[in-house]
Amino acid sequence: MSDMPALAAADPEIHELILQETRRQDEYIRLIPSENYASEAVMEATGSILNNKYSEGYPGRRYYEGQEYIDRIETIAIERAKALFGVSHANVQPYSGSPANQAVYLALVKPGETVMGLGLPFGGHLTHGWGVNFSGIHYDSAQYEVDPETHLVDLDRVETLARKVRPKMIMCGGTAYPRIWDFEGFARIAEAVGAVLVADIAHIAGLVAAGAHPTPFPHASIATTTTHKTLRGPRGGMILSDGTHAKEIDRAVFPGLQGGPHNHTTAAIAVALREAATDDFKRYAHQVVANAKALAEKLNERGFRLVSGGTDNHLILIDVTPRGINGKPAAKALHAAGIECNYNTVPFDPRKPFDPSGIRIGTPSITSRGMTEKEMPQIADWIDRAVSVANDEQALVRIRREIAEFCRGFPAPGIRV
Ligand code: DSN
Repeated sequence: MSDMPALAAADPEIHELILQETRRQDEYIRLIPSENYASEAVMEATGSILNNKYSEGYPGRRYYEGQEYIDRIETIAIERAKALFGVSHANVQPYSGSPANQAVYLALVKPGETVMGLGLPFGGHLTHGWGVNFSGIHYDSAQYEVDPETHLVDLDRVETLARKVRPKMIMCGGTAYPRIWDFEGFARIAEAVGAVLVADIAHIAGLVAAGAHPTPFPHASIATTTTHKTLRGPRGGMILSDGTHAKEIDRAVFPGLQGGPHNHTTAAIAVALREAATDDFKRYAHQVVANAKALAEKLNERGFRLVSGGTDNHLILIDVTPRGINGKPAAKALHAAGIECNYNTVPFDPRKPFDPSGIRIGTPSITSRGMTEKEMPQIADWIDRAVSVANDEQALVRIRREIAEFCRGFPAPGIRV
């Protein structure tokens, strides 16, 4: 990122806060599994003059003039998305993951009809039918849970529920599920009950693109995703599909739900998709998983209780209560020590979401900085120490200094300090 001289002159207050956030992102070990560092190229496209243009409609069918370059940019983004994920239809206009999911509901289900998704407390997402969200308010939502012992999705239970409620649509995928999704198994259930299978791959899109997690296609007919998590693009969303519902999906995004697409984001998505098609990115995505497995192993050795015992993807969910601390104070202590994560419920959590039993961590950001399995014992050690000295401010500050020094050895993409 440049020094932003125009911003410094026009609004020193905001300029200074952005610089401070830049330093924070540089000096912290960032373990929130939905975050990453976008490349400088992605950031340049995001901050470009494409911000200035309105383009309601789709390439070749717009409601505003002056689309000769925008049409080409959006077409390139669409074609790259189709090629990367091996699908015949892509919509790159959703503003993010929730609007992408909302558009799919609008395309496929009428208010009051039945949908099924993984419950939020078990690693699903708000938009998968949770009560306070539009998906639980406007639709008849049936939520499946993970197995109480293994904390894995149990397809027998999913099938029993599906046969009982006969949903129009089944969502799979989640935000705090550390294991592989059996898309083929879900597809068998969806077919048996006549439901459309939708895979929300927001968290794992980069892993899917690189072959580090199985692809939902051709099992699911639709996949939704954000573009800024493991995919490492700008903040945005996409809907990928086998084409069966292409017209309904496009109509649902615009004019059903949104107005003009964010053209600067569309261009940055195109750049990120080009990056994601490289061998470098494939290595990156496999390293994300290798790092998560190595970190999980080291945390296990230090007595942390990992949900499902470990991980197959980029994220680790930890019940920290056996360490004599709850999720929120643990996350706050880690933050004071220079490690960023989020507190999170664990399956069947007896505690409330705002003060739960767990923390959620992941490796996309640290892997973007070039960290490998070699660094994971050290990170596990800092997590262990910070949780042990959670009430000792001075001890936490000492860890933060060590971490800031350590981070200097791993320059973050997109950040020049
Ligand atoms: N907020 C995202 C996450 O952190 O997983 C999901 O929407």
